[in-house]
Amino acid sequence: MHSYTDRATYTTNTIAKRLFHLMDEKQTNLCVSADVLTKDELLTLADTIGPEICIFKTHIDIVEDFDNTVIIELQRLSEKHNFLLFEDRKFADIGNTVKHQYQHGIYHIADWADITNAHVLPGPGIIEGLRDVGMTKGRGLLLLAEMSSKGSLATGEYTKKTIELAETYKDFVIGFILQQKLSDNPGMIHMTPGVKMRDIGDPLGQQYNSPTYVIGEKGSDVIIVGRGIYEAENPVETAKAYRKAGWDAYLSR
Ligand code: 5BU
Repeated sequence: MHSYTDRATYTTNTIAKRLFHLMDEKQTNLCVSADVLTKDELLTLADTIGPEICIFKTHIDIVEDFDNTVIIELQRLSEKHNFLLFEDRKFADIGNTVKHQYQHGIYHIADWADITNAHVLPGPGIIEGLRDVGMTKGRGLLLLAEMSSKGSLATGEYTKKTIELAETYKDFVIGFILQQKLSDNPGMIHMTPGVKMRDIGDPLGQQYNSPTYVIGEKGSDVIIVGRGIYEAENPVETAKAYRKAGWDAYLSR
């Protein structure tokens, strides 16, 4: 089994290399999913949880009082605490449209998000469109190969094709969102949402597994934790516990 650091040599993408090194140096494979609705909550979470994480994942379009200072502050905090920014945008349109959605509009995602993600439902054109914008800015893309929610249609042949498609664009595609390790390419990063230590799901179809199961048994690389951390009574202590569980599972596999 390769260490994260060893795996950096199997990719040419600068963000993927940085992430692999960062995880071993900082000793964390925890990505926090900051699905909060105000600028204050978002930035407080980034500053307090920052020391524990390798990636800060946003849904920037749910922030009610969004303005450009959110981005400036997020970038400052990502440098202060050494984590990457991941906008969980889940692009899903034709190449020409996603190019604009990635680069323009209010959020200018390509200008600040080290990582974003896309469904490959439309075919390879979506990757090519995002790549046109993202490569020159040194960004990385994750493909949605599987989802954590009940009844997800991203299974079987669709998932398999997604994994194959990544190889064609491995200068820009850095890995996948999925529920288990599915690629044999050590340069591809596997990230898994639907992680919580206590609950098994929510009323809207989310399904949860533990950090130990996801990293230790399913062979994923990064755990993505949202409500498990930001809704906890003590988010910082809880983040430390998720971080330890994820890291111990990595060390012992
Ligand atoms: P939670 O609070 O830990 O359930 O939040 C999970 C986050 O991960 C949330 O931002 C989702 O949009 C995201 N997610 C997911 O839950 N499941 C998936 O398959 C994918 C993303 Br892809």
